[in-house]
Amino acid sequence: MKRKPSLLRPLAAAIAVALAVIGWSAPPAAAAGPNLAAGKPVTVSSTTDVYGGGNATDGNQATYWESANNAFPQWIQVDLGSAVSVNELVLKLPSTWESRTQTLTVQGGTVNPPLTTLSASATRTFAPAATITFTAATVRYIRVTVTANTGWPAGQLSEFEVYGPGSGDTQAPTAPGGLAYTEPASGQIKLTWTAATDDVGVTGYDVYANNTLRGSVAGNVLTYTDNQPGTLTVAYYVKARDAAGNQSPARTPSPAPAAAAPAPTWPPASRSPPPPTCTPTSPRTPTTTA
Ligand SMILES: [Ca+2]
Ligand SMILES: [Ca+2]
Repeated sequence: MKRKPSLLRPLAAAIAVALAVIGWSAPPAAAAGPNLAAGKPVTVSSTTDVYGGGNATDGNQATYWESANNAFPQWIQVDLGSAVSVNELVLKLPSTWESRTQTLTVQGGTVNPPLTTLSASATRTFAPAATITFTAATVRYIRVTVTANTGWPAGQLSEFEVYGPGSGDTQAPTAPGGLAYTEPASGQIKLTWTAATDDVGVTGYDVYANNTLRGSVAGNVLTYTDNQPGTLTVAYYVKARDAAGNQSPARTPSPAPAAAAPAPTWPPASRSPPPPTCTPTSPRTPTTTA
């Protein structure tokens, strides 16, 4: 009986026709941006019959994924193709189905594994869609894990829609260019770079020292002054960011693209101590203390 059409179906159809005639459209249930999961590849823990995972990103609410039955937990995952900022899911079931709840967790990550929890396990009502919002996170992979379903003992989704923050901006800036440095004072390194570009706008730059975020500046600032002991050798790179949280690639020093300046290191090579070596010249002799 799970796929039995609701008795309300004719009425629903009539309403849909009426709305179409007067040109009304439902307000977007999600943020202003496009559905980032549309047409994207899907992987699933299991399927039943012909109800494969690809049905969840085909844009057709009537086609659905159904997991193996009586085998919770079950999951479905979308690969967005690149890391983008997301903060909302709209999960749908066919519009003719009776309302039901599914208990589910949302996870995401820029790589997989690991995935981190974006929305903790909760019982969601599908009537026939469920909207789940969460703190914006930059992810490429996003997974829904289902542990219960009051309508049928399986995970079921007919559309898996993913949205980002209101700007709808999903394109990362270009990497900043021309990264260089000067030494304005002892123990100081002043980095400069040229502006990145973005389809909407660069709102900030993040400066990393030895692969750790060192500081951030606004999108109209193209310099950062760091203080480091002169005895340290520090490798820097800078990434650009837009308002939606999309982050550019880093300018990495090796292999340096022909047109790009290599990332500077501090102190200059002429002042760098020789690399440490650890080659004992004779067998180690244990030492003892009194
Ligand atoms: Ca579908
Ligand atoms: Ca952008």
